[in-house]
Amino acid sequence: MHKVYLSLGSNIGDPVSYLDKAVDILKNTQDIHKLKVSSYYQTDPVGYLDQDVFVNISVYLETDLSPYELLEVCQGIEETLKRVRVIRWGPRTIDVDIILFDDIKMTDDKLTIPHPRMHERAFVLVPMFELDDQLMIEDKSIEELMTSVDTSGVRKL
Ligand code: A4P
Ligand code: MG
Repeated sequence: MHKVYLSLGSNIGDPVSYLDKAVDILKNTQDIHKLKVSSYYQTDPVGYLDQDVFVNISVYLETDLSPYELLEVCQGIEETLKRVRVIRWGPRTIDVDIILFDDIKMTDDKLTIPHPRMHERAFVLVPMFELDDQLMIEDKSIEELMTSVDTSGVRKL
């Protein structure tokens, strides 16, 4: 079984209900097991600032799916919840990103794992830290990564 961390975020309409729906889809996906969901966090927007606050969560799961098959599941959720892409880093009903997949390190035109911007993003790190405070990401502990980001924009709902 592969051990995976996903990051989910939403900032349109009722973000909590979009996240709940996304978690339900993951729970009901064959080949996805042992789902653990973090608390829900309200987070200030990063990247493109002129948009509503986000709600972000981290999900841990175990699966036999390949990274590409899991990406299809994630994109299927975005499709089902009718995500529209207008502005890069802009508002979205739901964004489902693969953050870690075992210790895999890969990059091609479809997938970069670990997610390339995870190290600098408190909205990704804080919920993951809640799920496993001993997590190692490449050669660094999650605790160490957390010390180099500003976590003030991340508040537990
Ligand atoms: N892709 C490559 N690697 C991955 C991966 N590890 N997981 C590819 C998922 N997808 C991956 O993604 C574009 C392409 O990335 C996909 O087709 C896939 O093949 P996208 O989701 O369509 O585009 P995006 O969401 O605009 O880009 P991305 O990279 O997901 O955006 P970010 O960097 O995640 O930023 N502020 C707060 N507070 N909370 C947020 O959740 N999110 C963003 C999005 C910006 N600011 C935010 C938040
Ligand atoms: Mg994405």
